[in-house]
Amino acid sequence: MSTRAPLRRPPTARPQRPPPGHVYLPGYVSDDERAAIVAWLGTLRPLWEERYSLHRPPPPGQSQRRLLRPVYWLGNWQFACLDYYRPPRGVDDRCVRAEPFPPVLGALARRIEGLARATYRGDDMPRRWHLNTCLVNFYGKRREGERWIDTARVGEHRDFEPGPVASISLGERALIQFVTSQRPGQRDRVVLAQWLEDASLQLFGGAFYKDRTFHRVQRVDTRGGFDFPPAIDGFATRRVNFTFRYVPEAHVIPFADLAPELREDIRPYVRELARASAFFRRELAREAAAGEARP
Ligand SMILES: O=C(O)CCC(=O)C(=O)O
Repeated sequence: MSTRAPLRRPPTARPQRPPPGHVYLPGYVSDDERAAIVAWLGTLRPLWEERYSLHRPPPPGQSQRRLLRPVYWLGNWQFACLDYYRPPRGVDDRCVRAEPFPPVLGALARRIEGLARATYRGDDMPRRWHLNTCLVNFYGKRREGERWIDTARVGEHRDFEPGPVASISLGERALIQFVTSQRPGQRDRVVLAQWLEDASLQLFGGAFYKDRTFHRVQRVDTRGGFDFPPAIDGFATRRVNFTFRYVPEAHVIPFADLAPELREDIRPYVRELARASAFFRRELAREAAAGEARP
């Protein structure tokens, strides 16, 4: 009889396959769609928001700061100073009614919804889910005096909107990582890394990608020489990403219906948007008319 300890299995060298729920499709956006999107981008006046405001000041230990990049929202605008949409508790006064999708993005959203419905079922596909919200992120470098500072990254976070999230990328390729947070002091574990190329679609859904992991954009290449409109003072854009999400209609509030102090905080942004947007000009007019009607 052998007295040796039983042999341990050697650790498997095969990388673990990430769970299903993540889809990547290069070349999803046609040349015509891409050209229409770029033309539409040229009509925008993106906002470069501050993280906090007069009535939502920085918490202890934090200071006021500008976001890393200019953004534009469609469907509803989740102002940073209103602290974004964070169900289950942070749902009221977070999502301010914004412009509808332009035709080219509306058509893309409907196509993606078909793909998502064929991909996600049950708890992964909430009732009434459809893509009614889009965050347009402008990635690039900002000018500081004589220097250009690259800000093309996003720290790890979750998208709290229910159901699958879709993202269309234009321009330089970007490395997105899905990570699980380890104990304090340990490095995050990367469970999926994907280069997102020009004209690609990424779709992710299900508990693993929405609830159990964070995602982040580690870096954006500089090789392709992309330069996107619109011209933004002190900023050069080499990648634009569109994340499409779903916010239940009950949680979208018109500007005129916000509490007075919240309107005061975001009114300068709405005025800036109104310079290029008939929609936001109407929202300001509605607020003024409601003010006259108020006792
Ligand atoms: O730019 C990207 O690819 C990801 C953007 C993102 O993480 C987000 O909008 O939540």
